[in-house]
Amino acid sequence: MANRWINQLTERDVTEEAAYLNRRQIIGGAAAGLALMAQGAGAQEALTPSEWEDITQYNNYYEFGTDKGDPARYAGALTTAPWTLRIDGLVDRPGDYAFEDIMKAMTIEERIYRLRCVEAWSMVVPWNGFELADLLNMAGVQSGATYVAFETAYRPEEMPGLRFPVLDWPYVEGLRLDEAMHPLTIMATGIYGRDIPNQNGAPLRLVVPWKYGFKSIKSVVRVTLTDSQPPTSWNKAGPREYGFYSNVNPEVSHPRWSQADERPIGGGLFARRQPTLMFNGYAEEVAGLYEGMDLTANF
Ligand SMILES: Nc1nc2c(c(=O)[nH]1)N[C@H]1C(S)=C(S)[C@@H](COP(=O)(O)O)O[C@H]1N2
Ligand SMILES: [Mo]
Repeated sequence: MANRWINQLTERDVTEEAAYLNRRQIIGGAAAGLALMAQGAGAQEALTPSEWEDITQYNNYYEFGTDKGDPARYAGALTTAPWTLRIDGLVDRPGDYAFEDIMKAMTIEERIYRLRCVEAWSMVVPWNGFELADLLNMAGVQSGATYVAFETAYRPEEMPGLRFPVLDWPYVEGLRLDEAMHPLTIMATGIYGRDIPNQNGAPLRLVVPWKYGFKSIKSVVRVTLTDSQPPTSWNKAGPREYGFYSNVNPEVSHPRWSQADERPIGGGLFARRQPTLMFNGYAEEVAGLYEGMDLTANF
C-alpha cells in the first residue's frame, strides 16, 4: 500500500511498560504517589512480571464499572474467543467475520505502531495491529459511505457495569470516513508485544492517536459504513462537553478543565506537565483533514 505511515517514534520514546500498567499509582493522587515513593526511586523499573499481574490498573471501560480499578477487576470474565466482527452498511462484502480470519487477512507483516496517546496524562504505547483502512478495504467500501460507526460488545452476563445507566449502551463511536482511512488510525490487537489485556479492549480496539482517549472504542463487535454522522456515547452523554470530532486541541478547553497541558507517564512522579500539542503532535499528518473547518465549533 502506498500511504503507509512510517514510525517516527523509536523504542526509546516508548513509555516503560511497568509505568504504563502502573499509571493509577502515578496519577492517582498523593497517597498512592507517596506509597510508590516509599518503595524508593526506580521502584517502577524493579517490578517483576508477577508484580505486573498484581498491579491495580487504571482504565476506563465503563461496561465493567466506573471505578478506574473495575476493568482490571472484572474484565477477565469477558469471553474474547471466539470473537466475531460484523461489518455492514455501505460495503460490498458485509458479513460476520471471525477474528482469526481477519487476523489471517491482515497479517501482511508484524507491525508495531508506536503512537502517542493523551487525555490529561500522555504516553507512547507500542501497539500491534493493522490499519483500519485495510479492514475496510477488505469489506469493500461503497462510494456513498461517508462515516464509520463502531459498537462495543453488549454482554450483561459478563459486563457488570451495564446494569448502570451511566452511558447509553452499547458503547458506540464514530469517525468520518477520511479519518477512518488515515494510516494513523489502527485496530489494535496487541500491546507491548502481547495480546491486549481484556481491560484495554481485547481482542480488537480502535486507536486514533490524534483524538482524546475516549474515541478509542474497546472490544469492537460491529463496524458499519454509513452516509450520515453516527452517534457517539460521550456526545450523547454530554453534548456540550464531548463533540463528535474530539481532536486533541490545546486551544479548546473542555468546559470544566483546560486541555492545554498533560503529564507524561513514566517520567517519574514529579515529571513536569508539558504543553499538549495540536492533534497530539500529529498535525503534519492529519491537519489537512480539517482544512477550512472551525475546530472550536467542531470540537
Ligand atoms: N467500550 C468502551 N470503550 C472505551 C471506554 C469505555 O468505557 N467503553 N472508555 C474510553 C475512554 S474514556 C478511554 S480514556 C480509553 C482508555 O483506554 P485504556 O484503558 O486502554 O487506556 O478507552 C475508551 N474506550
Ligand atoms: Mo477517557
